[in-house]
Amino acid sequence: MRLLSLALLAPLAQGFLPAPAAPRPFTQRAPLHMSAPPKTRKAPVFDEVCETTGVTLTRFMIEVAFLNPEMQELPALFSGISTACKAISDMVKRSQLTGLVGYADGGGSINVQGEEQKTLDIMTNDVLKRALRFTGKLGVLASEEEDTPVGVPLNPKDVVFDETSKYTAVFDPLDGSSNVDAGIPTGTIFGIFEHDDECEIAEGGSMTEDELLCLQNTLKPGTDLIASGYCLYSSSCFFVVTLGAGVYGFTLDENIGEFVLTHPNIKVPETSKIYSFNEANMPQWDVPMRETVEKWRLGTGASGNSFTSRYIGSMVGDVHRTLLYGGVFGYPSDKKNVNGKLRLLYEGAPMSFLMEQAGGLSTDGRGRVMEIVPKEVHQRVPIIMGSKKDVQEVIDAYAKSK
Ligand code: FDP
Repeated sequence: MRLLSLALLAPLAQGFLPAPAAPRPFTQRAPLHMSAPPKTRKAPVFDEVCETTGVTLTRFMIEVAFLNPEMQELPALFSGISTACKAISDMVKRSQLTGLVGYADGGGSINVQGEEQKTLDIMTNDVLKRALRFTGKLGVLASEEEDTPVGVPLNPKDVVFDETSKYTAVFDPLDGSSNVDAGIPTGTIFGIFEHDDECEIAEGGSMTEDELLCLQNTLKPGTDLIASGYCLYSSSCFFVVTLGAGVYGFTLDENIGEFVLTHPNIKVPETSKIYSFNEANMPQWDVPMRETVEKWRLGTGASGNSFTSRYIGSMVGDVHRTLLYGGVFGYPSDKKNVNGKLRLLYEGAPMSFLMEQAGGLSTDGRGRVMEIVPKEVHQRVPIIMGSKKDVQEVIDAYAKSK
């Protein structure tokens, strides 16, 4: 396999990637042919084993691959991701003892988005890259901590599974990392797309038009995801995943070192009494958003429920609670952040896929987050997701305000 180095890619990518998104209207939604599932994306079949608590993630994935031959390469990739999650969970848990705290290089290490990187941001990105590289199933990978998508070179000496079809993985290695040193929950978010096998990017020289197109092919809407999930590092380490047919939650049993199915077929309650936003931004929100939350506070919204507020400020923790207890989590557009704060490719789309698969909704106020085609890797998107009826109330408020 030919190699693509990050150093080579960065300047070239700057040349072809569009300039940062303009203020609203900013969304390009997938045309119908892109939102329809491609032929390899038929919803996987599960049998009763996959609905039975106590089944390990390894066994679950073997069953899935057995029942869905087109997914037979996923278990190897999931083995890499879950191993990385175990390593990261341990790293985060022990960080106060091992000194993996604070900012990288004592401060001043800035990622492409201008955010200062924590030591753990860099280390967890590395752990994931190594774990995925050795599965032999990955063509391209995009991460919050990388400037642009990077090729995943295989060392010919590495023992790998046979390399027939490959995937593109997008991930946020340590979401919520600004809180990590205070022991607040953090998480790893991932999304997996099919990668065009014809798409190889050569090392050296300038990129051909075809190669540039290949690279742009990594910018896909959430409707093209074949799997997404997260690991939550908290009281337990959870691994929650969708393959496009429901949402399955596993808990790490540290005694045996395996993720064990504890939450089969998670369904988010249809309505709730919880909202989860950074309320300090409320005066800056769009009017429909502000008015809906005001009503929830007063108990005069569609459900008549008086809402309470729960905001960790760590997306994986807030989404996990929302999936289990119901509620509405979001980071809406505001005057300062017209496109919200959360990143579309590796936060918004994977989490929206999970939320929709659990029976909830995810919107930017005007339409499905899943249908937005990213124009650049680190594009931001406003997000309001959670219990179906409550999120619908927000969508209706935006529709009325047109
Ligand atoms: P963090 O910056 O700590 O990584 O997307 C990043 C994120 O956390 C989300 O996990 C979280 O929901 C959000 O930012 C919190 O933003 P505010 O601090 O502005 O509330």
